[in-house]
Amino acid sequence: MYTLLSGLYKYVFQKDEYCVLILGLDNAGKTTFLEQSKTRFNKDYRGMSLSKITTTVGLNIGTVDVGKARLMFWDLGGQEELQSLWDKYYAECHGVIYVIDSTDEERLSESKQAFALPLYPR
Ligand SMILES: Nc1nc2c(ncn2[C@@H]2O[C@H](COP(=O)(O)OP(=O)(O)OP(=O)(O)O)[C@@H](O)[C@H]2O)c(=O)[nH]1
Ligand SMILES: [Mg+2]
Repeated sequence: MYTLLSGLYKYVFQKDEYCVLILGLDNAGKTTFLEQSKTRFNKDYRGMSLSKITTTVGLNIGTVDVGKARLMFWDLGGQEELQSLWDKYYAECHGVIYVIDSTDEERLSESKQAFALPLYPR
């Protein structure tokens, strides 16, 4: 009976969890995107001042609930020496958001290279 009830409880209330990587070059706007998403989708989240965001060394984790899904965002640092860590997270994630600063034309090809990094490691 317990198993039946706990199964029913989970079916009704438990959200499906998905892990989503946020990747892109340093300064592309990944952490800003994450903060904006949390502010937009989490009613009680007050959000940090965007001007206080500094470069990410390591990763930021953020959770956003959308309908019956819970998205766990992993925002990784984009600096060149951190890019080699990205592929460690691929196996664990369900999806990837790749952020590009479209106004930074000088770095578009660098961004393309970084995107292809798992296929063609340096
Ligand atoms: N104007 C404008 N500035 C932005 C936007 N998104 C991010 N920025 C600015 O770009 C800078 C870098 O943003 P971050 O979110 O820290 O970039 P990041 O991709 O997380 O960088 P790393 O953590 O170093 O990998 C900050 O000064 C942001 O305020 C945007 O959509 N528009
Ligand atoms: Mg960041």
